[in-house]
Amino acid sequence: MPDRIAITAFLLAAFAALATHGCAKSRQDEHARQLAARVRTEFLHAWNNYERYAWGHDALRPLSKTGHDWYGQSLLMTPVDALDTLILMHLDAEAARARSLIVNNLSFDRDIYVKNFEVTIRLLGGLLSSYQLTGDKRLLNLAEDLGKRLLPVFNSPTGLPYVYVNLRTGQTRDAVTNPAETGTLLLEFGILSKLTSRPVFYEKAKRALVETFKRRSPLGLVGEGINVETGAWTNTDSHISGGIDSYYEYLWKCWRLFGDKDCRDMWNASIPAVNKYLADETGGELWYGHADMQTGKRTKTTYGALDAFFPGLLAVSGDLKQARHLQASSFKMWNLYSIEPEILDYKTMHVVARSYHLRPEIVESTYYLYYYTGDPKYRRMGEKMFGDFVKYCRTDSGYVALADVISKQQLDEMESFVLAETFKYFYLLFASPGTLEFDKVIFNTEAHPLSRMW
Ligand code: DMJ
Repeated sequence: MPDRIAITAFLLAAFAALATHGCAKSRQDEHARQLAARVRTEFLHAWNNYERYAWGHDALRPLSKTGHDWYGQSLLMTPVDALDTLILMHLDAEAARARSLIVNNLSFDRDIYVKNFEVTIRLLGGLLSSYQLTGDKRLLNLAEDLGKRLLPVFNSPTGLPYVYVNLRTGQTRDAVTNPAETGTLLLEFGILSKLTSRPVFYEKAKRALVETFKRRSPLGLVGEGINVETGAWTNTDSHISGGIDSYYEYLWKCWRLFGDKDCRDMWNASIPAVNKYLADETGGELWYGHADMQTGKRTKTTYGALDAFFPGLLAVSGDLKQARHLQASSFKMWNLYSIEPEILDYKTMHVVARSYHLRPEIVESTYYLYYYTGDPKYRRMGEKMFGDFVKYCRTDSGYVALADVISKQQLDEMESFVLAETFKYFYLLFASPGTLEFDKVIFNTEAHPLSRMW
């Protein structure tokens, strides 16, 4: 009899605990749902101001309330970059207006030199992901036309792409580039190949990735400057920051999206060197600094807003322990001034570059870590960052970058990646899992989700 009483008491306690847990969980879910709605409202504020002051231009200048075009004429950077976010957030009327602007007005038959890397990740990536989400063939046709016009960029003696290509004449210029610009092309060109059944896009972009990898040092590191005509390094500083960052990202992601084993092997041959020579544990914290690619000697103890993508890449490639550790440092960097700086010296905690360009990387990593761990602390992290982001960067006419994270002085700039990436990752962090099936897509480096639908 006493046993039955004890069992009943135990069961009642267990049910009560489960019910409490269930209530706490549903309160958390409800809170996340409200945050997702808030992100959507703020995204719409940024988009509405683009529509109001810069419609048809590449980007909004939110303080002067004007439009800005990168090359003197518009390639519709913001609408193309933002379209898949509009679709994912079910902003149907806005998405329809953006799509119609693109299919009716976007032409790549222009006598302008464009930066191959930026146009590939923003425009080619944006057109392809929006095509996959809508099935609108006109978006694929635009992507194919753009892809063809970009192809001459690879006509160097090494197969590494020049920096600029003229969209009408196919002439190229600027031979000194970097691994991010030579190695962040295969997701976009590769999927274009699959969707058009034209292997040439895949082959050219893959060769550029392989030619970059082949030139790694005996230690396994790449530098930050390379000449596409000679294949020689012009700068041997090695790091995971701007100029190299997404080269590593694409080694992993091209293996995942295309099942390309060469990419997997290049990743496996590269990442141990990154962890050996660039990772820097100091005072119980983990950072990634700079080192010379030939000697492995530490050259700088800096980390910044761009480096903050790396916890996400560590997480997606399976190294959750290192990912969590590094994310804690990124968040510490954010909290120093309640907005992250472009560059921080993590040894002295002095800000080296004070600007904040509304970058997405730290949010992207937070979203990845939340997805892989389910740990609510990552949503809390995101909530803190989103609160600061709104507090310091929202203006009546959109979102502004900061010239100085310490004084919070503003900068007349709202890059298209704010709409493509920063808001999208904030939204996905809080939205219900069904909003986008994470493991069915691979995000390009501009947060355009690409899927194996070909
Ligand atoms: C974006 O254009 C891409 O994320 C790129 O890989 C790095 N820089 C910006 C965002 O910071």
